[in-house]
Amino acid sequence: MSLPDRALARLDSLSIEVPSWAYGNSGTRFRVFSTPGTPRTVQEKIADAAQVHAFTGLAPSVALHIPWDTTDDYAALARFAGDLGLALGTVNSNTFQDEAYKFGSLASLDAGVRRKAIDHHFECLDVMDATGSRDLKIWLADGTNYPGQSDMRRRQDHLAQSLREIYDRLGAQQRMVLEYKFFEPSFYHMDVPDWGTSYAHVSALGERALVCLDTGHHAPGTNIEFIVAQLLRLGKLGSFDFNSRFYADDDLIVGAADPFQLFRIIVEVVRGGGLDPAGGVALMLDQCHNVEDKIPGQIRSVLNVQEMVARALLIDSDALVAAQEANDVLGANAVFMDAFYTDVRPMLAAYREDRGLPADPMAAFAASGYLGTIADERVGGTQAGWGA
Ligand code: LRH
Ligand code: MN
Ligand code: MN
Repeated sequence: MSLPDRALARLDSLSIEVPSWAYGNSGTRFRVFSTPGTPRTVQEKIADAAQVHAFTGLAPSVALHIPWDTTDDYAALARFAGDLGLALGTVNSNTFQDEAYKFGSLASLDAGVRRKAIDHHFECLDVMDATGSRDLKIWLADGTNYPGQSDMRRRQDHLAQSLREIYDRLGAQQRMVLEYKFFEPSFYHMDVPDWGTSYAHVSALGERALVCLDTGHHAPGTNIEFIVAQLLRLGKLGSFDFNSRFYADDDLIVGAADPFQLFRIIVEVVRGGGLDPAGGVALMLDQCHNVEDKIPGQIRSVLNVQEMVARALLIDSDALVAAQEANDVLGANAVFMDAFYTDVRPMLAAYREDRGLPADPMAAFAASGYLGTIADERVGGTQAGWGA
């Protein structure tokens, strides 16, 4: 069996953005384990990301996190990335590691703290101007731990005002995506806990403000594909942060914990036009590799997304629609499951070879010796990303 023609064009245009922080050491609050060859600079993170793209053809851009990826010349960094065949993508702001933000940032009750947080986002926009990035991604750690600790409602008003100031500074080609998360680091309430809150804020701002859906940021059992369908229907899904989770915000390899959930999500992405290049949905990874090697972890991740896209494209849509319209419950479910259970790996191996890529990118990367080379060269690596 080979992939149907209609699937080929879609697969050819599939691109998945990788996060710079995936290449640095990460861990839990108990221990951050180190990996030989850890990047010491943002340039080394980008060089590692280039490997993912070289072996898969799937990951042509890298997201930055500011200030983790601070450098004195962002235009030069974009040229550096370009020379390696990559673009610099989404710029992530960071208002969660500065002492000043202990009680919030854009939603804080303190006007001085809000000013500092807004100014940080202006700096991120300056970075985007230099790199040519389209998207500013905002995720806020803002929230409270105890009932009565703060004024939840007033904080929403402050947040709306802060976001307005940032939105009004966007360039004509730039967008803002607002990411939500139901808990952590705050455990009683988060100021942007769910897609509805994010949607309310971005809708008030304008058409270049959109929602970012991180697959690890929902309560267990949430029907994430329904949220995907709804946001696409409303024209407000801007981007994904893909990862998988067993318990909390585990940031594990996408598709590792629940491949069927990833399939269901991708089905709705395809159905809602989210894979169309003009659709404007950025597919990103947001993962941390605590114990596994980082570059193979990223290669595995983009391949997992590609496999689920291929399976979703195998759905016999005519048969599915016919079964749905006839209220053939089990028939419709069978059409859906047939696609999910199809092993697309041999088809994708052939597809890659046709495009001059290795049939098995994991094996080809392992054979390349790159991990040994960076382990020898990058002695004295400091942690990049988290905690940097
Ligand atoms: C928050 C989050 C957000 C951050 C990233 C490092 O949990 O998902 O996207 O920017 O982790
Ligand atoms: Mn995220
Ligand atoms: Mn997260």
